[in-house]
Amino acid sequence: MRPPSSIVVLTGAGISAESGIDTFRDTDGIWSKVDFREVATPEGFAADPHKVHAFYNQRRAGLKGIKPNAAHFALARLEREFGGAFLLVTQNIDHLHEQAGSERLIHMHGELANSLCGNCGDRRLWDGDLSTDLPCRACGSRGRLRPDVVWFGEMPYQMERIYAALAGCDLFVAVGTSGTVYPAAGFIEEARAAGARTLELNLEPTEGTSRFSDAIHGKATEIVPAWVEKVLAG
Ligand code: BV8
Repeated sequence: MRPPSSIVVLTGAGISAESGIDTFRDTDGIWSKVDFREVATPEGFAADPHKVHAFYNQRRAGLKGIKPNAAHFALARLEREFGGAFLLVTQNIDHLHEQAGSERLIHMHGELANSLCGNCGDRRLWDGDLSTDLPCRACGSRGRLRPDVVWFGEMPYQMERIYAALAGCDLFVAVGTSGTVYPAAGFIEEARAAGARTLELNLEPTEGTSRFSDAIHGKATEIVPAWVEKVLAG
């Protein structure tokens, strides 16, 4: 089979699981402990901003000391050594891909390390807790700071750039995602429409496995480095 010339990789919470970050929908996952409507929607934030800040402050604090794993490093190696077009799109809001060296990277659901001002749109690195009584460092307004995270019902970031990459790719790879949340879950159809081959790399088959032309199941720290080695070997 001809080697790929343009790869788009989509990652989800499963790629960070072996680094110690909870996934969402596995047993004991994040959504089994809290109702996403209360903490990951604009309505939830309007109803109880303290609860939402506490939810994200706890997750931000939970990132301290967390390190990228072999799967993150393998994707950064693929970006460096693969001669063709490459784009990594992550649904994750942790910074493990950057810490592993990935550069051509889009955080379509935002970044936990950033604050966003609901008044002026200012976004910046914010490593402490966020709360309702903090003033925005750009416009000074109080009570408008939120995590720079895309909630349900909000438009994910850089969708034009993502769809353009999908339209031009000949290989789409989904790593560690249950394929439950749209529009990310629809990327495979965009890639297939572009004539791309599609590969699922996941711990176990997902509901969407049959939509992929190929699938490899196992732990990300094992199957992702092995797959990257194979792609780079040509
Ligand atoms: C929007 C916030 C509209 C950040 C998240 C059709 C089209 C468009 C929208 C919709 C649609 N149908 C429904 C919708 C609405 C909704 C949606 O998709 N709902 C679902 C529940 C049906 N989508 C939206 O609201 C999106 N916005 O559509 O806006 C719009 C239009 C115009 C103008 C304005 C607006 C916004 C979606 C983003 C929501 N934000 N998170 C945060 O708090 O983190 S989503 C949340 O789910 C996370 O971002 C997460 O990344 C994402 C997906 O979850 P996964 O990453 O896949 O994680 P999961 O736990 O599910 O799976 C883990 C996988 O890893 C498993 O497969 C497991 O087997 C595997 N695994 C585990 N361990 C390992 C492993 N694999 C390998 N190795 C291991 N060791």
